[in-house]
Amino acid sequence: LTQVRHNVKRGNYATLEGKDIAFFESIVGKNHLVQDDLQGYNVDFMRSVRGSSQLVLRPSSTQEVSAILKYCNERKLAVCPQGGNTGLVGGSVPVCDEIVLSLARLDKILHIDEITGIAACEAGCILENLDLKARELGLVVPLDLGAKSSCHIGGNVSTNAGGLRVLRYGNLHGSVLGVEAVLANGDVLDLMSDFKKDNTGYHLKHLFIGSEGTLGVVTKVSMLCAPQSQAQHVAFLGLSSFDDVLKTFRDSRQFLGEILSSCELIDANSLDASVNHFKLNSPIEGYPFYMLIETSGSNAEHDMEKFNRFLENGMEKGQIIDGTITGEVGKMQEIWKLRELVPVALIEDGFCFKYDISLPLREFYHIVEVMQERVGNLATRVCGYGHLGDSNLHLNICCQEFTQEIYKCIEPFVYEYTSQVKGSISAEHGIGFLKKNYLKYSKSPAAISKMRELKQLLDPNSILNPYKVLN
Ligand code: FAD
Ligand code: 2HG
Ligand code: ZN
Repeated sequence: LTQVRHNVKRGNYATLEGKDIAFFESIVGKNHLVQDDLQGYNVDFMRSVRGSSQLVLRPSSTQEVSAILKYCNERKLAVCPQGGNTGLVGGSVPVCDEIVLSLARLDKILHIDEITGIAACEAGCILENLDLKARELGLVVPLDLGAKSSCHIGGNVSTNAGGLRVLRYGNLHGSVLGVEAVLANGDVLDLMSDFKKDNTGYHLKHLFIGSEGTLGVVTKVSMLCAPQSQAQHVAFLGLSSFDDVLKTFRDSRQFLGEILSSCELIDANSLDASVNHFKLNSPIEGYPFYMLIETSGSNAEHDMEKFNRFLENGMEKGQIIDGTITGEVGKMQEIWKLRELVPVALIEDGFCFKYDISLPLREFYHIVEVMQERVGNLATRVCGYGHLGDSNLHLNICCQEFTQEIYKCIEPFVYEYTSQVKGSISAEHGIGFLKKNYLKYSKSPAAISKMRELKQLLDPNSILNPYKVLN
């Protein structure tokens, strides 16, 4: 697969010496200091950024993270915090020779309270593992995404990951009750809390939600889980125009109200990717647009009644042409796969330009058509899918390999367009390394300057995830 060459000038950091290795070994032990075969840590999920780190440290406690950072700060050694390395903006891998700080061994679930729904875990806990444990107690983690089997809670918090149920549960700024973070100088900031309500001064935890490892290393998280729904249904619908998609979304809110838990859009080119790459069966085919609508409620009979009324209404008005609905676990999973595997299938196409944008709902799909027209034969696939219910589009433009010609055709046009309609150039994946030059399209100079001041305050030597988020 293609990797773009990034010409980055190495920052003025120290380089690793024998004494550093000896110190780190005294902290994490020989077995958790990795110097060979670092490919998996140096290359990101999309295989579009490759660093050249010579050292990976795998601490097992907050104290070890603290000792490592204190030392790195004094020595001016740059550090790249890494969770499950599923990030999509090149934030999780080193750009030059930063030390990779893997949180994988901080993987303990600390407690889950079945009465309050509060779960606390270490940062390296894999999302799916926490969710499975929560489900044993009748709870669910209020966050679900296609990378759940590899991504870490700490990575989720650091990227403020959105995912498939933001529509229902809101984002992590709401569900995270507390964090513990280690600052660049090694200070441990204990902001763990078991309460939703805590207005004691500045809400510092929010600094670590979505700051992509540039302000501190998250070591613990406490979050409010939701009760597991007694009844769940998924419908997969075929529609013939985007106008019908919008009307169907409006109606889904009206008819399904509080039981609506997800509303996703998949266009024909996106569905084609997951169906063909993974040899899946789509229950319906031949439409330009598909919607996946999920409900989670407490009474299967009532929910089904509501769902049927919604579907009948849509079909009578001719907004929904065809569809299938199921409450069977296996069948629901099959339908979800059609959606969740789209991004994985797309990287198999070759090189993929990915845009994760918030757009006003009425203009949500227009950019996909504009880009189809603009890139023409240069692309093998232009597709749009994503979290329609949150106004978050995933625009993907695939080609056999990266060329300057297609790159120039797409950028900065996509960002200018997004900025003109007052959208966001990163709805949920973050800025990382790949989007830092485009931050200006969504943030004013004054806002960027405040971000810089904050960075300077918390990480004056800029050792934490350099070359990311800010230029
Ligand atoms: P990493 O990729 O390892 O790191 C991401 C960033 O966080 C990096 O900047 C890293 O330095 C920093 N970081 C990681 N751990 C810590 C820590 N403990 N302390 C400080 N900084 C840290 N994202 C969404 O928002 N919604 C989706 O629906 C979604 N679906 C996805 C589907 C697939 C198939 C894939 C591959 C990715 C998807 N993503 C999605 C992107 C990604 O999975 C999420 O952003 C996820 O939250 C990253 O978690 P991670 O543990 O893999 O973090
Ligand atoms: C999703 O919603 C992810 O599937 C990935 O956020 C989106 O890769 C993408 O474009
Ligand atoms: Zn997404």
